[in-house]
Amino acid sequence: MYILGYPILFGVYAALVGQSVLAGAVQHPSNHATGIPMPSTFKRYQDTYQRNTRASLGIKGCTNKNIAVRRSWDDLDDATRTDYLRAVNCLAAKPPKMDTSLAPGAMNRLDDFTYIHINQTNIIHQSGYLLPWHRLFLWQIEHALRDECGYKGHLPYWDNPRFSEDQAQSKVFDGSMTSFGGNGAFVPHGPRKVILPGLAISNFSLPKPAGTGGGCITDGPLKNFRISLGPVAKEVIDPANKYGFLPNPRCLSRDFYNPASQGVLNWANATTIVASDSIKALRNNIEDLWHFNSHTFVGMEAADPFSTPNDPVFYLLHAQIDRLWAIWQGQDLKARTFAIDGNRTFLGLALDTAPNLPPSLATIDDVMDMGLGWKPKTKEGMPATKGGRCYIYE
Ligand SMILES: [Cu+2]
Repeated sequence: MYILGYPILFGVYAALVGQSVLAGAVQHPSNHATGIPMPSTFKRYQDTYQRNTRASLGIKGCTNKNIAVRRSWDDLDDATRTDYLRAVNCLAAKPPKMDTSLAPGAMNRLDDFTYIHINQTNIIHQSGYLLPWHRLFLWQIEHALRDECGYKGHLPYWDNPRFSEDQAQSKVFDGSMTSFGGNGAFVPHGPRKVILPGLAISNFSLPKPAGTGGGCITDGPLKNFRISLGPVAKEVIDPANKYGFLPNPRCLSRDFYNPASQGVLNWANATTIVASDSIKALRNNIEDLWHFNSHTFVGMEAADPFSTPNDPVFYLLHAQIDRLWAIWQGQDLKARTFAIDGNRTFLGLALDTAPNLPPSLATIDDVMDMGLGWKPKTKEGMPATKGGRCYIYE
């Protein structure tokens, strides 16, 4: 079954410029002066979020002194970018911690993350858990990078609107040795339709438009990156390997699809998202305007809803989504921190493991599965400055 509405459903720079203008003589480094500047309307929301967040901090626990700052990849210096990518390759060289009998294809520490994401996909997308689950997921990878591989910085985000009209110009994708590599090599291909396994509704499918790549990435420090789990969403699902848990060693491929970014992942839509007047509007705007489109733009591995963390840029993509949520929450921390909307499964659909389960609404006391035995309540994944989390976006 092909649901037409699905694709649309799934769907800082100005601060620096502002400072340098205010400071008069201070020139920002040239690597900051890139991309489409943040408009003042968006900046007002970001400023309010930062002010309210900092004002909410106490003198113990998460404080103004120890709060981590998550920055745009384009604003990091080369040394931090190099160190981040080194740490990604470091996790890829470490053994998994999970019980690999659950997924024999899990080859390394990054696969612990890809596995649990595959395992939870039909619960944590198009549902009430999207935002809190991914917030904790990002926090886990940030700590793995720092604690297990010595990364000194914090989780960066892909600031899509700066290069909405040509993402290949961004330092995320410019192909340099401090990028995630660029597009995949061009391999002639047409659009496809892939099936999402696990939903009780048979053959729920997702259109995959044909982009300008399709093959392995050819540059950057992830050029020789190997992945093994997935793909999961395929034109034909193999019942013997339904979730892609068997070993499938291959390169990292991408398929940039510009129509998902141009005029879409831009400041106007980012502003619409942070200006949402309810959690329902916020969630719909994030899904319809941003989430699906940012995965679709990158394409191939990143566009598989299940095994998408196979592309390490996934974590930066979701940090931007986490940031938009944080900015929205930060307009009114009291009323919005624990606001939740959405069902307990993907679009409220029954799962094939529980075909008669009626749709029900997610609550903040529901337990989420983060993998490796961590099962926090949903509300633990909602504040960015409490319960072990302590970060702010710039
Ligand atoms: Cu996800």
